[in-house]
Amino acid sequence: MDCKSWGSRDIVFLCIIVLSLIHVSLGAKVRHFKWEVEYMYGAPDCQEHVVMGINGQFPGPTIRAKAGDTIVVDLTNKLHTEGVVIHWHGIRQLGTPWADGTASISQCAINPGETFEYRFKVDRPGTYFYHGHYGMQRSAGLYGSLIVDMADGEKEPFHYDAEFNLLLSDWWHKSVHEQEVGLSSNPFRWIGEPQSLLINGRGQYNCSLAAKFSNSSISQCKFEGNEKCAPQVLKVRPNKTYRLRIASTTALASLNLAIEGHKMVVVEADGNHVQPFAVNDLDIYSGESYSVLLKTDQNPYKNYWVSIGVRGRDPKTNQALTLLSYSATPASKLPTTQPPVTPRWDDYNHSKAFTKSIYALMGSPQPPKTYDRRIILLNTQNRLNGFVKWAINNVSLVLPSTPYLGSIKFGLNNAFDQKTPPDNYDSSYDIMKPAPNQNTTQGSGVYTITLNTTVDVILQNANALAKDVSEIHPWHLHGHDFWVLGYGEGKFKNGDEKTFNLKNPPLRNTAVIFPFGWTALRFVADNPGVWAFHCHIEPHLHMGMGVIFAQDAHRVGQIPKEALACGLTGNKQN
Ligand SMILES: *[C@@H]1O[C@H](CO)[C@@H](O)[C@H](O)[C@H]1NC(C)=O
Ligand SMILES: *[C@@H]1O[C@H](CO)[C@@H](O)[C@H](O)[C@H]1NC(C)=O
Ligand SMILES: *[C@@H]1O[C@H](CO)[C@@H](O)[C@H](O)[C@H]1NC(C)=O
Ligand SMILES: *[C@@H]1O[C@H](CO)[C@@H](O)[C@H](O)[C@H]1NC(C)=O
Ligand SMILES: *[C@@H]1O[C@H](CO)[C@@H](O)[C@H](O)[C@H]1NC(C)=O
Ligand SMILES: *[C@@H]1O[C@H](CO)[C@@H](O)[C@H](O)[C@H]1NC(C)=O
Ligand SMILES: *[C@@H]1O[C@H](CO)[C@@H](O)[C@H](O)[C@H]1NC(C)=O
Ligand SMILES: [Cu+2]
Repeated sequence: MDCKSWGSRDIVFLCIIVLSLIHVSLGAKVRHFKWEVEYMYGAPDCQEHVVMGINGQFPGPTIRAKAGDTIVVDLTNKLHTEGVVIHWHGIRQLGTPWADGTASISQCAINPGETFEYRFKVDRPGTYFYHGHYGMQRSAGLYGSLIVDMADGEKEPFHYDAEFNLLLSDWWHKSVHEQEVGLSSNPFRWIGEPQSLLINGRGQYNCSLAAKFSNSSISQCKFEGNEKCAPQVLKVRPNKTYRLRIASTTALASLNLAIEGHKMVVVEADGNHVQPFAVNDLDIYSGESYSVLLKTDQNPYKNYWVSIGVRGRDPKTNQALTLLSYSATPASKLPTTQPPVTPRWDDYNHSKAFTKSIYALMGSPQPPKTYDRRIILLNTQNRLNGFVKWAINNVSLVLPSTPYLGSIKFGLNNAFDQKTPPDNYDSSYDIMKPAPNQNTTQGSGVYTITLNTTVDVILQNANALAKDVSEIHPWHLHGHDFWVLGYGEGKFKNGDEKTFNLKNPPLRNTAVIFPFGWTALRFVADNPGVWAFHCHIEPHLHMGMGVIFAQDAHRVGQIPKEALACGLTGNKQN
């Protein structure tokens, strides 16, 4: 409808009011939040430590919105001596690249005492979360849930009666500052395995220990029930369907979740609907989210364990436990059975079988049939003057002091390395062996991606520094979803694209590479900005495991000046 064609000025005015009322009645809202980030005392696993909190809460407050809403977060930094930013994980930031919340990439870190306004649209329903993206602040506890419901009048393609939200994380007793120093020291000091796994910020150190040896672990913790670290019991009624929203913001751990006696039907992955499939247990890597449906169709005169364990690394961390408690049974009544044992940590076949069962729901967007550019990224562990690093095509990422978004927009060529990192690696490199020459280079160069092109990324895993070791890395892309076209063993070679699934590959924002294997992704570069693509394991990113995709950043307009108030862009005006 065009108001101008209505003639008289008053009528045009009336017409505009009517149209905007119609727009408002469609339900899209602006949701305002005022947040203060600070360090505070907490006891995530019943032992007191310093955690990062928002408005005095750990984890941070859950944001709940509807598709089409605009979220406005006024984030005030109440840390005394450190900057801060928050990344909205899984939100594509279409047209708002400066709100992506990545320090040195989309914005300057917010200084102590300052406030930054994040304003962005949540255009698509799904299970998301937010977290710190400066240094290793995510490991320090800066995270929370972001749930986007269907817009009014729209329905999910599945039914459920009620839902639970499970935000999973891992927790160390050593401070993040100490962890960072260890990772950047020579000799290198690894952070080790987490002391506890947390469900919604709650874990039980030296108490779920008992789970392995006794049948009544939680009772040995002697919870009165009101402790902040006491497990949150999932209280259910019989014969109902529950949606569990499960997201992982772990710093390191790959996880597996199982619910005693109950199957789960996977229906959502990273904010996209998938073809429903039933599982006994579910793998989830850092950066991923899932929704599963659970039917309470078991004996209601009993409670059931919900158990979460570590995958992919020799686990030294106890399972996280809570209960599925039927209304006919007191929540205090513990099962007499052992909690479900998660699959063996190195049973990669089990993980691959799960990952390969994920397909897009019929009717989901399909990938373009061909690509314009293929970038093959070799993941290696290396050394640089004795320091241990992760490198991609022999470049270990270091972030510049001036954020890329501003420096590219204003053509400040001395703000970062102008040398473009390579699109491929030397084909003679043997991915099955440690590098013959362990030395790597370091850089802040970017991959310049032409707008509206289709890009294939082949993530190639390889041997780490130690012989016969290759680790799992969950790679997360900012600003886009990608189609996961396929997985393979060994080195990706010409012809392997024949195995790609172009019919119903899942759309996701995070995908894993298995040891000594490759993973193929395809995305359309349709969002001008500067976007990080990196391993979501916090210490790995800290050690350089990431790349930067710059997409027509010189065209981006209206960058808020607070996002530019550092480094070489400090004096620039839009
Ligand atoms: C674990 O808990 C027991 C009993 O409360 C206590 O005696 C022991 O010192 C604790 N161990 C650690 C490592 O905290
Ligand atoms: C714990 O389980 C063992 C068998 O695994 C059983 O013999 C014992 O009676 C159980 N204890 C309790 C307190 O339920
Ligand atoms: C659940 O449904 C089944 C089958 O419809 C019925 O036999 C059973 O009594 C129901 N249980 C409860 C607790 O309502
Ligand atoms: C995993 O699967 C591969 C290929 O199917 C098979 O060769 C191998 O034996 C399996 N490994 C284990 C530990 O089951
Ligand atoms: C690797 O770098 C170290 C300096 O850290 C140097 O001593 C050594 O010769 C280099 N090795 C090769 C093969 O270039
Ligand atoms: C990586 O870069 C280092 C330093 O320039 C060099 O010594 C090494 O041979 C390179 N490795 C590969 C696999 O290209
Ligand atoms: C990119 O695609 C969009 C949508 O199809 C179109 O509006 C825009 O003009 C294109 N931009 C370029 C540079 O091709
Ligand atoms: Cu990694």
